[in-house]
Amino acid sequence: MTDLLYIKKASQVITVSGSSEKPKSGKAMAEIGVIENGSVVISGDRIVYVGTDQAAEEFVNTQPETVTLVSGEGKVLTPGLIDPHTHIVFAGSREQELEMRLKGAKYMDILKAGGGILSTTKATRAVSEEELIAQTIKRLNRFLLHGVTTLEAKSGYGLTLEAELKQLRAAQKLNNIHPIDLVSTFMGAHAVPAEYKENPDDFVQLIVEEMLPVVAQEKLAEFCDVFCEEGVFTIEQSKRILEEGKKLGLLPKIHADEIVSFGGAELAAELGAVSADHLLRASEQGIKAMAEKGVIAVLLPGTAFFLMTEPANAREMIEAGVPIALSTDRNPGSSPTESLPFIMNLACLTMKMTPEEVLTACTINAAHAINRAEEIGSIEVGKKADLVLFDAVNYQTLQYNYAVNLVDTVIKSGEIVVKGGAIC
Ligand code: IZC
Ligand code: ZN
Repeated sequence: MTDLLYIKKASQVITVSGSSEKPKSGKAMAEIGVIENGSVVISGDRIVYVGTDQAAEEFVNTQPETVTLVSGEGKVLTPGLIDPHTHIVFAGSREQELEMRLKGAKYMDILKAGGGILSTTKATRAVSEEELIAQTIKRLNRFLLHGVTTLEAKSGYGLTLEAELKQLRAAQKLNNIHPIDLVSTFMGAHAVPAEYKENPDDFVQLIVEEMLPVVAQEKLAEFCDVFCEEGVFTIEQSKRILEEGKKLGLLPKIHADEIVSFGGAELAAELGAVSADHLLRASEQGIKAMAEKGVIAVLLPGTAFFLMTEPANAREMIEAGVPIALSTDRNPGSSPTESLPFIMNLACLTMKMTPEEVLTACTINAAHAINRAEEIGSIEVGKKADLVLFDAVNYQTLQYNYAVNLVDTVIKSGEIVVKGGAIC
């Protein structure tokens, strides 16, 4: 008989329940389902009870299994945090770009000069799949220590068929060996590689005709993403790639309107993308169109912070009815952080999101942004037991304390993987 794991009497259980079919938008983003002195019981990898501690005791007493107790006293229990936008699989580093940017160079100038994404591409192409896995595991461990139990991982530092496949296979293997679940996105359209500088349409052709079919055939990704931005991929090129991906079963995502207002949000709505990400310069019409089509806005305030620019207008989006998710955007150039809790702080402090909206954005809405909301993103009976106990007596403390890690315990698929703030 499988053991039960009984998380007893957390000062608050944040369930974020009732929204597995549709992401939360507007005022519903503030409904996070707080249970005071609540308990959760897990059997195998599933949640089998959520509610008051008194009823939990009665429930456990009727079960024949042996019970392992985890005290929740003085702690807040939330769903495992979900990061729906990362470029975590890469080699090398780009710390020299900080000084360049401090002296006035822009992120795009560095890319145009052959640095940025292209410098990480060079480093990623040069290493073996094993080395790529070894470098990425360290980052995954730090994500786990910050309460993340599932994250999306994009390719896009290969930019040749072979090197893109290496990145995607590394993500697949990491998904099998690491407690964090990885959900893969093919992003061959991350930058135009030096070899195609003079004829970018030929690179688009290569993506459409050679890369996408293999990625789909080998089931190496669930989503397709494009860096749709002035000087990177045009609206027409992005549309072509995402439409071809869609035909092959890859759901569209878009890096939209990050640096300039470019029509990315409108394109996301037109294609029925699952999400449009960044949106710092999204137009009013673009935001309206996203709300109408239910496209999720994945906002990345850490990137705005690190690039020293104004973040997206989250309040306008919430008022327009666009569902919001939050992410680290973990990458070596514009957001080298593995702390989703710090992104939660930034979402409050720089975008005026409320602590409740932020929790929704990092749990159920993030699950929707990676098409996993039936399985994860809330604490509900039947869902996967991915949970975090924070060393805080109420959820507001999570967003109030900044740049500290309050994660005490992480439970992934019913197993305790972090205890006392350390990996088990
Ligand atoms: O490596 O700079 N914005 N892609 C689009 C990135 C940032 C990642 C990078
Ligand atoms: Zn990105």
